[in-house]
Amino acid sequence: MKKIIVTHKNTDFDALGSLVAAKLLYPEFVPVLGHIHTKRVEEFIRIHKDFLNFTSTKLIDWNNVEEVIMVDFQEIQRSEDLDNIKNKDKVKWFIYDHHPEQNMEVKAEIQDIREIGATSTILCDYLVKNNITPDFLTSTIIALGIYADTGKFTYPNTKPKDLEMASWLLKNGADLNIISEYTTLTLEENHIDLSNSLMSNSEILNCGNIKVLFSYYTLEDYVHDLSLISHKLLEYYSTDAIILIVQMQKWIYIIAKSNLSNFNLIEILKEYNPKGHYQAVFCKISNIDINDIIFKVKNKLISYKLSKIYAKDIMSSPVRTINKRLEINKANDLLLRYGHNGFIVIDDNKKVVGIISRRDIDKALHHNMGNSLVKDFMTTNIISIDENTEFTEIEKLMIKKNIGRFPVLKEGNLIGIVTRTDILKTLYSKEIKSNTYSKSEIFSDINLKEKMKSFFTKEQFNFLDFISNEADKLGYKIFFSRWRCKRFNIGK
Ligand SMILES: [Mn+2]
Repeated sequence: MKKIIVTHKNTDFDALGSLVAAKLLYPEFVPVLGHIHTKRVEEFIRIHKDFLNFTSTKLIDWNNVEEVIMVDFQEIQRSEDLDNIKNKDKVKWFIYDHHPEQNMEVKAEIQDIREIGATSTILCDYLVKNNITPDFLTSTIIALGIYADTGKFTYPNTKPKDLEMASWLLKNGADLNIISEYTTLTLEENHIDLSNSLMSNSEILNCGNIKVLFSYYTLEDYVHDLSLISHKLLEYYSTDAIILIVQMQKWIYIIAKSNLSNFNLIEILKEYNPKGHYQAVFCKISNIDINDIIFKVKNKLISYKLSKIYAKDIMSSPVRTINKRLEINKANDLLLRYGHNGFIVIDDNKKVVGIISRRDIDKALHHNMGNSLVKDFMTTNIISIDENTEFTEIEKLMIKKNIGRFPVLKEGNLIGIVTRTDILKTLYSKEIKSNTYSKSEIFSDINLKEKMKSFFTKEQFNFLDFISNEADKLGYKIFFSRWRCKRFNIGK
């Protein structure tokens, strides 16, 4: 892999959006992501991992890198890994950034450094110019970068171009519900006053087992951005949902938000002509008495019956299983044939014993171990869920455990599987395709021999070299794994 796209450590949403946009602009480059991200970015990546499909810094042969695109930063030391490139003069550099220009440590072939709200905006500008239209999920990620770095277009660094690009991304389907979920906000003084008034009127209602913060208030002045207040109060009380009814001058506004994808706010507020998404709703009402609305909404909440989403509703079935003694090569054929991201592995008694993912199979093939068996590369640490596990629970589990697929059991028997794709389908209520970059693009240029030189002592390396030469003479292929190295006692 000689052409890569990198960004800074403490990767924020603008860095992430820039990586994704740069990949669209330079399809022959491979986006690389380190380990250190901000918390919200990490959570976002865990859910969207299959779609993003970044390459880990560990897989890069840093000394053979020939071209590097740096996005959202200019200083080498702000990256986790660029210092691994010894001969920086031999590398072709491209820089896209919105931070003020620094004394550049490297000479860039192409650089676009503009003082603008977000680097995502700069790269998005090139997408427009090159007639490249991102899909809705890519649009969402790039827009998230712009929204986050401009404080939703309120920070002084915001430029008209940021709004222009956000507008274009919205046209391409960027999802405001997701953007709002992943951007945090700060309150102004009039927001705090209104928040305090709402807090003193608030009560927590139990709707089934859902806790809803309910409050109302009437005030003389107009306060912008009520959704900001609902967001903060929801965070503060950590209820499952919030409904605020606020009268300002002749209008009554209802702002409602829910953290649960199955709590249907549109349904609850349907007689007030609700706008928005079923998890975030806004109503603007005139000519009705506020007490009337308070009474009706409250009653509706108390009598609300939950329509929950369960594993059995979103799972894929029937589930394709493979035997643990299948060859990796055959498993790979099946993977390609069915376009899956992995399989559930069973033993001869049809008991679930593991999961093998596309990543595991790629790893095996990369080490020329296609003849070995699925059981040697599968993950045995699996978490199964019951058919009646709730969607929100599955989503939480996926983020917490960083696992991409859960076998679904009914009375102990495998009946389906819930994957990241199923989660995304439910979250966005749309079909999602997983992005796959060609693996040859990622692996072909790694020179392992050079890499091994730096891992082993001279004696160890010579010994390995000797074994490999002897094997060559005999026409054998030789494989090393950590386990075997230990047995031979030639290294850690
Ligand atoms: Mn930035």
